[in-house]
Formats: sequence, structure tokens, C-alpha cells
Amino acid sequence: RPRVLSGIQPTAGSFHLGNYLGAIRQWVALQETHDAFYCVVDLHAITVEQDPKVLRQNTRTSAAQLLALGIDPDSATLFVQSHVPEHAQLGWVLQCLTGFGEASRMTQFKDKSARQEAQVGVGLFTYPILQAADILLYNAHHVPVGEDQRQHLELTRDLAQRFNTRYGKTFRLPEAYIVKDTAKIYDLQDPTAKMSKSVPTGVVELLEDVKRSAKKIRSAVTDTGREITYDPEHKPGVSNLLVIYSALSGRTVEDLVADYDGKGYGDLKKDLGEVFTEFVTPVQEKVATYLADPAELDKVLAKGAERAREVAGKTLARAYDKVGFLPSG
Ligand code: AQP
Repeated sequence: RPRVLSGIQPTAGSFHLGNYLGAIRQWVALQETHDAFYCVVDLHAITVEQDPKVLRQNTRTSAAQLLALGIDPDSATLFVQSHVPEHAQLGWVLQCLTGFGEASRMTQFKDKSARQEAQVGVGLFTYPILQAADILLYNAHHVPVGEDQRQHLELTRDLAQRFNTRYGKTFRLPEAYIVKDTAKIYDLQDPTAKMSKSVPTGVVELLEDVKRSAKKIRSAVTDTGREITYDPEHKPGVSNLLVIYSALSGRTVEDLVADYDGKGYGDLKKDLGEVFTEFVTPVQEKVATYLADPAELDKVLAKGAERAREVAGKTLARAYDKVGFLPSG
């Protein structure tokens, strides 16, 4: 079976709709057809300051959400990044292959560092290289991500290619797996910006009170005019709501547009609030159940880490040998 790898940061207590529709929904589907590795990337999380207690809690909450959203630990390997030290080890090797200018071109770093008030750490700068290590360790064929990660995937491919050219074929060049329709979910208050946990205005969180989400959806910025049509360029607000509605309900955008012919934005928003509530309520219940038994959750993650290390250990050993490191015995 072809292999996939993807990761998500435990930087917030709750995932948001963009994370779910852009990435995790694909993770759930791909575990049926692929040898899937999914990780909660806590090493990435500390690229910005974290309270240790909160980080620990958020890492468990992230794992609980993945399970509640449908990741099956018997089909997919679910683990925490810091449990597999090979990620940091290969990350270092790849850092030594990356040009300073090349890393400086990453637009996400530019955005994130510009937004940050605290001092910007070197880790934030090199995080795409660690991400390359995450992917290459598992020789993943595909990496399911949202559109915002495309540039990092290109860097990963460049680094794999460079390593292979310099030291001999070691890594597979991975492909981004981006589902066009939901590749970028937009902020409900600013439908030209991506929904993002760093700018928490129009963000729908999976674990917040559903009444709050419904209210956010009701007060989403829509466009002038009254007609409900799909037109991302001229009607980004309504189009974003239609994309979300379609993904959550399994109905096509065309079908929804036809159905709302003659109705107003208010009807669409009210119904979407209900669709979201129906989707998220059982997810919230399951998360609470998983979190009620952290020892069991930790056991699932330990088993995942063991499986991940079997693969990652072999790849790292091969890479270390190619680089010219002495065998450790
Ligand atoms: N708005 C989005 N639309 C579609 N996909 C999205 N993803 C994130 N936002 C959207 C995808 O979610 C996955 C996990 O993302 P992450 O853990 O790397 O978090 P992130 O990209 O840091 O998420 P945020 O909310 O965007 O945080 P900040 O503001 O810190 O950058 C990825 O596959 C991502 O593409």
C-alpha cells in the first residue's frame, strides 16, 4: 500500500474547521487505502512559546480529536512527534543541506514572524526543514495538507532530491495531496484570509460551545447583493459558507445553490449552523470520553510511537550511513 504521512500542531486546545476540512478529513479517508502515519507535532509547537502544562494537555486533546474525528489507531499509526527522536535527528542532517536563502523564502515564516510580538526564534525559521524530516523518514508517497503547506512540500522534495544526488538514492520524493475544493477554508470575518488559529476572529473551533459556533456562522461577513451563488472572486464570504456546507453535508455546491434559490443569506447561515452542530456534537462527546481516560490515550500513542520508530529508525540509519557517520555498534 502506498504510504501517507501528515501532522498537526497541538498549539491550540481545539482544531478549527480549516484544519478538519483541509487536512484531517482526508487523513480519515486515506487510512483506508494507504499505510498511514499521522502525528501530533509537538516539536513544531514549541517554535512559539508554550506553557508546558498547557502543551501537555493540548497534545492529549489533539490526539483525542483525531480519534474522535475518525482516525483508527488499528488502521493508521497515530503518534506524538517527540516520541520518535529520529525526527529531530534527521532534521539536523537536512538543516545542513538547506541554503539560508532557500529557507528565507518560506512565506509562512515571513507571515508568522511578522505577526509575532515576542522574539522570533530560530526554530520558527527552520521548522519547514524539520517538517521535511517528518515526511522523508517514512518515505511517504503522499502528504495530505491544506494549500498553505504547498511551498513546504516543495522544499521537502528539493531536499530529498539534493540528498539523493549527493549521497545516493535514499528518499522518495513525496507529492502533496491537496483536495482542491477544501484546500483553503477562509476566515468567517475576513473571507479573503485563511482561517487560522493565530488570528482568532472568524475561526470556528471544533471544541467550542456549539451555540458560539452557530453565532459565529450567523454573523459571518457576507457580500453585498442577496443572491446565493458560488463566486469566490466576487462573493468570497458566501462561497466560503457554501464550501463548508457542502463538505459537512456531502451535498454538492450546485445542489445547495439550487436549493437556496429565492432564499436569503440568513437562511443559509442558520441552516449551516445546524449542520455544523449535528456534525460536531458527537465529536465533542467522543473527545470528552477519550480525555476522561488519559492513561488509555497515552497507551494508544505509545503503541503508535513504537510502530513509527520501526520505520523511522531504519530510514535514519540508512541516511546516517550515507552521510558517513560511524555505526554506533
Ligand atoms: N484555513 C485552512 N484551510 C485548509 N486547510 C488548513 N489547514 C490549516 N488551516 C487551514 C491545514 O491544517 C493542517 C494542520 O495545520 P497545522 O497544525 O500546521 O496548523 P497551522 O497550519 O499552523 O494551522 P493554522 O490555524 O493555520 O495555524 P497558524 O495560524 O499558526 O498557521 C495543515 O495541513 C494545514 O494545511
